[in-house]
Amino acid sequence: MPITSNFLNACRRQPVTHTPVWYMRQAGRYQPEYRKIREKYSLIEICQIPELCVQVTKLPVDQLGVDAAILFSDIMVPVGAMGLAFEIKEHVGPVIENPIRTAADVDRLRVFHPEESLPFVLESIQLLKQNLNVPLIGFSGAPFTLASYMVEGRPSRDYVKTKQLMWSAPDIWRKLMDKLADATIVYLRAQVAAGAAAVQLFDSWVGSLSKEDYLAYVFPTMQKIFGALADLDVPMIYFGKDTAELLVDFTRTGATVIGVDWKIPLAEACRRVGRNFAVQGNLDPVLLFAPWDVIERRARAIVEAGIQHSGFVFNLGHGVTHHNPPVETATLQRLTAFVHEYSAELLRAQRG
Ligand code: 1CP
Repeated sequence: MPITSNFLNACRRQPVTHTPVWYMRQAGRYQPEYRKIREKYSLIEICQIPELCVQVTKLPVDQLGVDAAILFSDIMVPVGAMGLAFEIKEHVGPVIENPIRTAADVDRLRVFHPEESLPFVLESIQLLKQNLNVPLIGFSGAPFTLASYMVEGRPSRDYVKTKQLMWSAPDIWRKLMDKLADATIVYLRAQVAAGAAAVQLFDSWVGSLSKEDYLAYVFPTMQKIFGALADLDVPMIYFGKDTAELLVDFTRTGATVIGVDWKIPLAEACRRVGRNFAVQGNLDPVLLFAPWDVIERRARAIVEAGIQHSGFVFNLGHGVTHHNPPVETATLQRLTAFVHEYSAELLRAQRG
């Protein structure tokens, strides 16, 4: 890793020479090389075989010129280590055979030891640390988003079973959130000890909650997690989709970088988040299918707004979409180069 990193500097609200860029799901199905590896190996096998994990994690760094790598894994990997069997089903996503419904189900979940249960994750991180010239982001699913799969048993549109459990059995819910918080804390601490330079909590589906429910049923858990990680002194990114109305609450969790989806103008997101937190986002991932002049216009506006904020990381508003025909690698390459060049130009002008 270089001594100074624009990505880490931006997260810490320190000066940068250009706006750093990385993309959620920058490794995945849109890449022909990834699809080729997936012909032979399942997603989980790629996560479990360090040499493959390293290869897949590095691929977008080498191809796109992004300023950070994100460990190739899935938010479900630690769920398996907690004792809940799952499968990633083609065209569906994570599916759990015996979803969590009762207090006994929650009691059976194990807060695992990452060194014992997920040694391959830590080995991959150690190898990546030696092989990358950009910082590595470690990650975990956040408790609400993990619980949504654990309770529903599969991807869901409206999270009826999850919310029912939350409202009708708050004691069970609190126990579940608490266990997931403990597991997340040990998992992320182990990732940082192994070499992750920053961490991101993916709370992809928490935006399905009202503000009232977020504050009552999720917020204390997030405060617990970020509070327990603060001494690690690494940037802690908190991302959720459809969370414009929760951004102010996110700043009170202890996270240091706030991830923003594309539905809110970036300038407004920065205003809500305030100057004490870095911001990450927020190009609509579907724009990657638009003509280049449209992409450039939108990216330009995001860079102009982001540069006004102290601490800005360019990203999409959610992961690179799986679609056929896929997003072209060349589009992401061109976007990365554009953000780098245009932001460097603006920063030079700003410095006079
Ligand atoms: O088999 C495959 O190749 C299927 C697609 C796929 C991929 C590429 C899945 C199944 N997981 C992953 C890798 C992955 N998942 C990464 C690493 C890649 C990177 O970012 O470069 C990460 C960070 C995740 C995290 C993840 N998994 C999230 C949070 C981020 C997000 O997109 O919101 C979630 C919600 C999952 C669950 C999941 N895993 C896979 C799918 C298709 C899904 C989503 C299903 C749903 O809609 O609920």
